[in-house]
Order: sequence, then C-alpha cells, then structure tokens
Amino acid sequence: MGENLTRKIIRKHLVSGELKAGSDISIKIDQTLTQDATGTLAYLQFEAMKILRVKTELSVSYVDHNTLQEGFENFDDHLFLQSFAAKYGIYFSKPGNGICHQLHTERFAVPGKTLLGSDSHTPTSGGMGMLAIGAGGLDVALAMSGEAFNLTMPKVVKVELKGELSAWVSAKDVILELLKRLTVKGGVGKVFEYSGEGVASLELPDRATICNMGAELGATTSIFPSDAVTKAFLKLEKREKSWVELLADNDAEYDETIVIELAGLVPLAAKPHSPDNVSAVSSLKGVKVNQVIVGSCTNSSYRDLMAVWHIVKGKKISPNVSFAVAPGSRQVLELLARNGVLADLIKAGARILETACGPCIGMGQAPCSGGVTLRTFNRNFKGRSGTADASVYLVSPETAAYSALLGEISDPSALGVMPEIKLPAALEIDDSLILAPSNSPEQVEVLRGPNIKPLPDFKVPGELIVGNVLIKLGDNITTDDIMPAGAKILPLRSNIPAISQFVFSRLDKDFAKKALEAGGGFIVGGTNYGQGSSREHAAIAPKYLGVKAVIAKSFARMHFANLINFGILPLVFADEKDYEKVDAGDVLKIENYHSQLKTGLLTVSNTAKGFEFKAKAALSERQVSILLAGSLLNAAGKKG
Ligand code: MIC
Ligand code: SF4
Repeated sequence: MGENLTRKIIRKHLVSGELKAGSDISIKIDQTLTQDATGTLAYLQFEAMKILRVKTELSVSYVDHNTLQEGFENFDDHLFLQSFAAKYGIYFSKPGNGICHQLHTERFAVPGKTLLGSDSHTPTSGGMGMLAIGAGGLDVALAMSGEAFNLTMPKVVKVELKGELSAWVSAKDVILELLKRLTVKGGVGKVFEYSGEGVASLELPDRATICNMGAELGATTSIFPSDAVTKAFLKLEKREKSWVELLADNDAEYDETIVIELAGLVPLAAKPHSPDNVSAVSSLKGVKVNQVIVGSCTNSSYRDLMAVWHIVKGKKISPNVSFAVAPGSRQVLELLARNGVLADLIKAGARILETACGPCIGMGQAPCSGGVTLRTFNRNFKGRSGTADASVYLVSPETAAYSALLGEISDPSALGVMPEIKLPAALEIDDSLILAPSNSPEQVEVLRGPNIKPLPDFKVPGELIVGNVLIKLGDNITTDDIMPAGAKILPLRSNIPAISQFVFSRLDKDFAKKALEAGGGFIVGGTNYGQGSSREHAAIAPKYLGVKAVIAKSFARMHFANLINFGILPLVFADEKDYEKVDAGDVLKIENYHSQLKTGLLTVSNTAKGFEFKAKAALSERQVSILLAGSLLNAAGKKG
C-alpha cells in the first residue's frame, strides 16, 4: 500500500516515535511563526532558554492582532518584538503588513516543510502543501531553540473532492459543509488531507481558506497536495524555486475517507454561536442584517475581494448595513488599489479597515446591541465580537457581499452566471515591511516597555492537591470563554498579573477574586474543553490565580498541551456520570499526587459530598515529568 502525503512529511521529519495513529511522536520543525498577541510571551520564554539565535530554517514574528493602539501598550509590545527579532535571528513583519497566515502563505510557506505557529490558524499554510500546526507559545519557543515538537500521531482523513463548485459557491462553503457533518470536535486527533479531481479546480487562496478553518474542526492540521496550482502561485510570488511536487501515492492508505461532491454544495452559513451550527443560506432568507464584514485570515485574499467586487461594483450597500472590508495583506490592498477595485468598493459604501485581524478578535467594529452581523471569519463564539448579545453568522465573501447589498441574509446563487475570478497575471513584490534580523545582534538592545512583565515562577507541586471547584462548565468551552480577548483585554497579553483578572470574566465576573481568595482550586468542564485558539494565556493566567487541575469529559488538543506546559493537571472523568455529581463549591482532594499521576488513574475525593471517583491522566512520560516539575520551563531546566 502506498503512503499518504501527511505521513510522507511526518516520516521525513520524525525525530522519535512510531507512525502509528495515537502514539506519541516528535518531529523536527523547519519554520516557526508567532503573532504579537502570543509572541511576547513566547519570546520571553525563548529568552529564558538563554539561546543566542533561533535554530530553525526560518522564524517570523508578525504583528497583526494588537494594532488598535489605544494606549502605549501595543506599540511598546511591537518595539519589544521588533528588537527581539533583530537580536535573535527572526524576521519581523511590521504592523500594517497584514495577517500572519495570509502573509506566511504569500511570502514564506514551502511545500513539504513543517511549520509550527503560536496561533491556531497556522494550518492555513497547509494550502501550500506544508505540514503547518498551531501550538502554544512555549512549544513554539522550544522549536525555535531547536527542539523537536511533541504530538500524538494523528489519524489521516482523506477528503475526496469530486467535480467543481457551482457559481457563487466557494471554499468557505466547502469547510462549512465539513463542519456541519463533523462538528467542532470531529477533527480532534486527525489531519484532513484533500485529494481527488476537485483539488485542481481550487486556487491556492481557496485551499488556504479550507485549511484555515479546519482548525474549527479541532483538527491537528489540514493539507493539500503541492501541484501545478501551487507552482503557479509560487511563481506569481516570485518564489518558484520553493516549489516541489508533493502528492499522495495513488494507492495511499488512509484511516478514514470523506467524499464531498463540490457541485452539490450550496452557500452555507454558521449560525450563532458555533462554527458547526451550519444551515443553507437560503433557509435564512429574510433575516435583517446590521453589519457585514469581509476579512480575517480565512477570507481576505485577492480572490475573495475580487469576488466581493464583482457583486457590489456599481451598486450601493443597503442603507441599513455597515459594510467593512479588511484586506488580508498589504500585497492584496496594493493590488486592489492599483486595479481600481478599491475605489469601486469605497464607492459602493465600504468602510476600508487596516490589514489586520481587527474585528475578528474584537478589536473594533463591535456590532450594535442585539445586532445581526455577517462575517467571513472563522469563529462566532458568543461575545467574541465585543457585543455580548450580537448574533454572528459566518459566511463566504459572496454571501457577505450579496447580503450587504440587500440588507438581509441572501443566497448569492441568485446572481446567476458568475464571471471567472482570476488571480492577477503578475505581481510586484515589495517586502519592505518585513525586516531581516540584524547582522550585529550583540549591539541590539531589546526594548521593554512597562507593559512587559517578567514571567511568573512555577512551583513544584506537593503530594496533596486540594481545593474548591471554582466553576463548573458545560461542553465546548472555548479559550475565549476562559481568557477573553477584545480591545480591553488583548493589550495585556504581556502582563500576566493584569490579564489574570479577566479569567472567565464573561461567565463569572468575580472568578479571579474568588480564585485568589480560595487559594486556587479546580475547574470542572464538559467535552472538548478549551476548543479554539492556541493562546497559552488560557492556561498561564488560571495558573497564576492558583488553578491546580481541570477535570473534564474531554479536551481540545492545544489547550490540553498548554495546561500541561504550565503545570495544570488535565484530568478526564473515568466515568462521565461523575460529572453530574460534582458541583461548584465542592471540595476536591487528590492524595499521593506524584505516585498516583504515574499510574494514569487517580482517585479524587469529593470531601464536601463524601464520595470518591476516578479520573484518567492520559499522559506520556514526558508530560508526567513536566507536571511534576511544575512547568515545561522548569522541566527543561530553563527557569525556576
Ligand atoms: C484567535 O483567532 O482566537 C487568535 C486570537 O488568533 C488566537 C491566538 C491568540 O489568542 O492570540 C488563535 O487562534 O490561536
Ligand atoms: Fe487573526 Fe482572526 Fe485569524 Fe485569529 S482567526 S489569526 S484573530 S484573523
């Protein structure tokens, strides 16, 4: 039997372990990326490792999240990142250059290489045939120091694309279809590898969109083959030399297969408040819309904005809609400025936003109270837009643009014949906002504004873990629930004591106070606890408040790893019925922690209610040693 593409790349990068789904493996990382909201902490951790230069083939530090600059904090962080990059051998992409994933795909992604990024949508570069994985900042810092990345060998799912998409149906509808079928936890422990004759009909930006939002399936990553389409895109970017053909063997073996008939897809929308709450756009006809935004790392490419232009040019946006457009990169913005499309968008009534994450992470453009907003983004978790009672729908650029014209959710299929949307014939490459690292690193001083606080210390845990259940939660709790973002909180990412005050603030505004007063304690969660982003702040900030363990029905991959990295014990109820018996306020106790942890099955006593239950710690030896050392930095002897 032949080999699939995912296994080929993993085998080539394998440092330890066996290529057997479910087993622990470690792989060499060729490239890393960070963005500013996770980057400051990642670099502080890298600094603690006392290494003079990064050891990867390429590391890039992007600034795209915190660009509102309401106070000194953001700009200070940018200066820290810029000086740090210059000193330690990292390329630095300045604010205004664009969103990390869009930019990485344009300028740096290389078929067949591995990329580890401190952002959950790092798999976007999978559209280029890369094995691109999201992780916590500490894992990325370790990769920069030359260490291998540890992960569970994923199952490889073949997604066979048949036929071609119908008019006005696009890549977003493909990934929404998968979310509808598989849900936000359907991809945990899996890589989605696209194949079949339909692949050739998708341009590189379409592939990037699909891989980007594979993150919402909880997948380890997604990947497309590297073929003639990949070559053409690299040629356009004047990077043809990076191209290699990479295909799965004809008789490749897969763990699962899913078939999608592209011609059978219709425009889809993810309804509030989850990316898997998917329905046909036609079934939502007539829902009045207050706001439409085209942008984010999912759908802000040249191709996407050209599709929008075809729909709105020469027309006017509905008077009742606020319509904003945030191009994904300066390259895209410049192209649109030169070919006149930007002028037509402005004429139609668009508000042109900075090339950055912006509204996707609640940095501006919050909807009106009780408002309906259509966004081409990837996440619509409650409150993430900045307005708690807003209804956020995730749609394709085509659905967004058509609905903006009509003022209500509208199916773009009604537009009839679709013009061919082509990538530009040629491109002028301008990397002037990407700064190369310094040749005299010893002369570079790392600039630290007052917002940048040192990392907290992590103590070695004792034999007794005891505390209150501080909060009891349901299924699919997101990292946005645990550690919200948005214009008020995001600027505090380099200041753990300050940001900790906002842990769970949307669900229980007194959580931080209660946790500190109680001397820490336990969190109880349902299935897929910690889905969503890679932000390690969702682990380090609860840790700072004294959280000792999370007991849940199951965990999302990145958050599970982040909890361990910062010394919080992630336990799974051995019998899910015990979840029902534990309540907020109960006192839980784990005795003989060190020896119990090594057995993988721990006895937890609920001293308030007088019963015991079992909880599983499905951990590798490495993870056990990290927990017993108090944190990954301690375990690696790098701090503490
Ligand atoms: C997100 O989309 O939630 C973010 C903001 O990009 C995060 C990273 C972060 O929290 O800084 C992600 O997706 O990993
Ligand atoms: Fe930025 Fe949104 Fe993409 Fe996260 S999902 S990287 S916030 S654009």
